[in-house]
Amino acid sequence: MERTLVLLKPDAVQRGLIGEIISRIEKICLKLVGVKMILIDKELAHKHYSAHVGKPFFEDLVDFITSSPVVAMVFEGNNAVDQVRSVMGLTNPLEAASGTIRGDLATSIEFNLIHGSDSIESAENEVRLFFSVQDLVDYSVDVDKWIIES
Ligand code: 3AN
Repeated sequence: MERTLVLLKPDAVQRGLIGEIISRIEKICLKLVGVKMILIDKELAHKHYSAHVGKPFFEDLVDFITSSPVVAMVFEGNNAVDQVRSVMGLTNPLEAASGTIRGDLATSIEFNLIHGSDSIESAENEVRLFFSVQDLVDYSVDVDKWIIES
């Protein structure tokens, strides 16, 4: 089953939006299989954002993601990566559709509340970066028969 990494960034935690954002993801029937609140250190931030090294916003991005706790989560389900990207909305909240997390709640491209893996390959790497195998829980829910086509 496909898994994806979600980070609720420092602005989501500070603004009291943890519950609201998790609720939106739960409503698209993805299953939470791992969750923890952490303070990301510089080393982890550099690894996580390695694709952005050298970009003009890189240092600000690292400062921001290490500035206050984040909630790291793993969601599982059919097309989990694309489903989360779709409910997140585009990177720039001004371009994100209404009804998406960023379109409705984010304030700027820097403070855009949420990270979601952008491909199955990145998801596998990012889940490994933030979680050990023992941190993830394997369980079934009774409504799965209404959600997952067999
Ligand atoms: P997304 O989070 O939508 O996958 P990415 O991977 O392109 O977007 O960018 C990672 C993060 O870097 C974004 N969430 C945003 O916080 C920041 N970022 C991206 N582009 C810019 C930019 N032009 N100016 C400032 N910050 C940016």
